[in-house]
Amino acid sequence: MSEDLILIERPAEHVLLARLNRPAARNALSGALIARLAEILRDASADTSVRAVVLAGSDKAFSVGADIKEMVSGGLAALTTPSRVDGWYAIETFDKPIISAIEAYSLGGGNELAMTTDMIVAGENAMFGQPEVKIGVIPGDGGTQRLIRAVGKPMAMRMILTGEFIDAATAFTCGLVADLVPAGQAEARAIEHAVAISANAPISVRLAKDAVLKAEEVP
Ligand code: CO8
Repeated sequence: MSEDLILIERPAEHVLLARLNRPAARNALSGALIARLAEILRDASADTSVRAVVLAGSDKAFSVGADIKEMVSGGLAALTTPSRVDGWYAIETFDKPIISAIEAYSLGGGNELAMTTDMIVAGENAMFGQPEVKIGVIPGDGGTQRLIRAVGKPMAMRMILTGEFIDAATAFTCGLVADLVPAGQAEARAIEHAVAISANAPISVRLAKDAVLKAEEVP
């Protein structure tokens, strides 16, 4: 498995930065990329020196979603392999704070990936969308659950049924984005949040994250 699908940095003592790195495919989520991200997060979970993770893309895209070329060649089965399902599970159940830093496109499964993280920091140029219905599928990686929880039914329906993109200011206003910053500043701001989180009591932070996530599942 290529190490280069995701670049890893340590921008601060307790912060791990994972940068999606498929520039030619706008960080489309190939099976190999999901597997690599899961591997990185499993390692980060076990590494006591890591207290928070920042997940970033590039200035062209955070991620444009499932790899359509893989879907064409492998059919929908390409999205349901045990390795891919296991990979998404590892990402969804990552037990330390993880922050998405988004510039440009956050689309389809890419936006679903962002929504599995604990907060989204967006540059003003970011665009968010669930365009699956435009290509004959539906959001399949948690979008129909997490988007409605984030933005409520009306905006979730608007995005999922029309497939239209919303801009970063709209995403901030409707609650999808936690922090809106000038274009190009999302990663730096996300690292600032991660550093602030890392300065807090680590066990408290992990228990607080777990409690907030459980609150989404219970009445
Ligand atoms: N997968 C693979 N490659 C992609 C994808 C993608 N999702 N999106 C873009 N690319 C590739 C392009 O093919 C192109 O490659 P090449 O140069 O080899 O032709 C390269 O990335 C650059 O693309 P563009 O020139 O279009 O670059 P732009 O920066 O202008 O990007 C868009 C514009 C708007 C991002 C445009 O590329 C686009 O609309 N992409 C598709 C986005 C999309 O539809 N995403 C949703 C995918 S489906 C999904 O995520 C979940 C499916 C779950 C199914 C579950 C069923 C139950």
